[in-house]
Amino acid sequence: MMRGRGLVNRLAVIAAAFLAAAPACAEEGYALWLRHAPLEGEALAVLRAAAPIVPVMIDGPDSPTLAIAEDELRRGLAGLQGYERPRLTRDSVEIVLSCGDEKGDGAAGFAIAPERVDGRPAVVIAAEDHVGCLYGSFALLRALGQGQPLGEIRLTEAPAMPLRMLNHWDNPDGTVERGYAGRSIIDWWHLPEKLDPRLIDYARANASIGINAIAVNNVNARAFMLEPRYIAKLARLADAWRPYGIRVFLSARFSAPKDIGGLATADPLAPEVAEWWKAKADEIYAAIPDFGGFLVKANSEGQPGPQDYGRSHAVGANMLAAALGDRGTVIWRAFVYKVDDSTDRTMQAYAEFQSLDGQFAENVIVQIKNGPLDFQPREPFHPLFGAMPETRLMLEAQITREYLGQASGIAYLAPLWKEVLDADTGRGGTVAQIVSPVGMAGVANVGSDRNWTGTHFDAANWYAFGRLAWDPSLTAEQIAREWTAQTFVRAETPREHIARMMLVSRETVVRYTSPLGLTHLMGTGHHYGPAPWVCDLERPDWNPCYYHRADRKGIGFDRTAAGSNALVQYAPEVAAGWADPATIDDKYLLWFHHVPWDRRIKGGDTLWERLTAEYAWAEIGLQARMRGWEDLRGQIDAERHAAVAADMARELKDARWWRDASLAYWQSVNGLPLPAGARPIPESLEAYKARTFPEAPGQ
Ligand code: BDP
Repeated sequence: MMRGRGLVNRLAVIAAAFLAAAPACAEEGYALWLRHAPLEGEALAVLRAAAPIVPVMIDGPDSPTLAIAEDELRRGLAGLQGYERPRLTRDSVEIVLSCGDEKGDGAAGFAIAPERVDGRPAVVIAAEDHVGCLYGSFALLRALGQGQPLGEIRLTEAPAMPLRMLNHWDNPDGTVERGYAGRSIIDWWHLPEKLDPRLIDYARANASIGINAIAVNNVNARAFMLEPRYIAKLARLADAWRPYGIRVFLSARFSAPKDIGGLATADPLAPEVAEWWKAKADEIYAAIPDFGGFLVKANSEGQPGPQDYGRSHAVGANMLAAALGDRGTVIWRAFVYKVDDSTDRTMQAYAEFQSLDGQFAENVIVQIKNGPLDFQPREPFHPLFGAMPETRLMLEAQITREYLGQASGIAYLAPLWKEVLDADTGRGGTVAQIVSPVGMAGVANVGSDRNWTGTHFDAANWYAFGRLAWDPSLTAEQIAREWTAQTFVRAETPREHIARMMLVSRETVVRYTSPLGLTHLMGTGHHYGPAPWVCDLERPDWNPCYYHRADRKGIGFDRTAAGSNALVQYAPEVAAGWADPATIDDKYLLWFHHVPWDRRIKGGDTLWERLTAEYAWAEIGLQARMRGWEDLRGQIDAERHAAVAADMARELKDARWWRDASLAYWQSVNGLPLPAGARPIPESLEAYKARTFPEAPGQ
């Protein structure tokens, strides 16, 4: 049965819409992909003719979530129509939200279709629950924002993965580990009394791409964030984000029972420890009934964990899982490597975790980085994917660009994530198929910068992460196009131009930082810029030399049976594809093989010639991109055009630095001259080595 809102109610909503209408403001990036710039030409005429009015609810109660959906539709439609507020005429098309249950997490998705309701034209957004309707509302705006005519939009979607999560590496003091976009957006000091309205805009942006879980603090966690005063702060966040379909998680320090609980031990098998965690969980659930659970980095990079007591990861995780019970989930990270283990670093996580398959409790998820090393510009997929069929596995990606230029230049990461998601593990499907029943987490790249992400294009990575967690079968191209249309420009030619530019950007970063499968060549500590010469850090596997193994004869890490045999951790057919340096895809050549400098590789060049060419291609590509961007002047707003041009100039400078410093170093090892025609290296190796950056973020 249709339940209209009544004229008075409807007028009140229209008045509210008038008040809520966003003032026109400078293009500073704050609005992200929810910018809702007016449509142009025919699309604008069509939408104005339809003149949608405020939505009407049918069947079922109102809720904060539906109020948000209505508000978003009003804002969005007004923006797209080029009005300060939505226009109402007698022939208006109604947008009808038909939303089922208030409770529910939107897992069943939504359907959008043009229909006639009470004899009038309408667009119906139908869902099983209110969050589903919120997702549908954003999907409608996304389609309209790309210029699709209102009456032709038909969509039926449901999220592919249940958990679509952001991991904040934010510290309670407002700093952000590996954050390059200002300070943390969460002001812990002033919570719970004061909630920055920005956190509501944050929830809007996240809900619009289907993000439904946020771990609010750094995995290198402070135990005091489990104290009552922090639970109150967390509860305020949970209350604010709940209507947007977002649940909060907390990174928990495994030694908390000792650190803040007054116990003598944090041994997971000590009964008092289990009791402490159970009481802590009860306390959290009393304040936050839908608390998601704990994210845990244990026995990794100095963090405490069950191994401190001779217990396995599974024993530690299961103890916490029992404390949560069926109320929540323990997300246990598989990013581990040991000080005293001389095994190839890329093999250590598999060695520690694979044999634990089947031992983790039902409400434990093992969270695995995309590759076996550490968020490098390119890595083969992590061998644990497919190797733990009895364990719930989740993919961890890094949205913040720790190793890909941070907040300089442009690196659109969807192609990186797609490379992993689409990889066939040879053990029960692609990575996407293996993680889809569980989810994906992305290390967030947001901060207090006005544009949220440091550069305008980094917002595309946040957006793409959410879209891929919603639907990993989307292509990087599709996502680039839809983001560009909503963020920058809808017209076909400039939009395609920007999308193409985005699509090659990550490969360009690979070319000038770590071509042909090289990896981990960056500066110590801050992880910015080249330092392939670093060989003397206390831990062997912190040194670039450990990874490139360059000597007079050749370069690359032999991971075949003659070397570390990391290949053995992959399914036989996958390993077979990578085992032969003559046939392996060049992109993984030096990841798996130590290759002589003078070996002719695919295409006929020697390795040395090809390596030098990779750097040169990157430089040429960046110059072409800058010219292309210049051509877009006038087609996008001046503020963002100038900001992006500056980002590009910085990247070209950095790419040259990477190339010059790397080649100077490789030459010092192999004694080879640069191939004919190569640009000379302007400075000496010593000069590159002498550069220091005490002010670099992440130091
Ligand atoms: C590395 C980062 C470090 C993180 C670590 C992790 O450099 O800051 O704490 O990953 O994922 O990439 O735990």
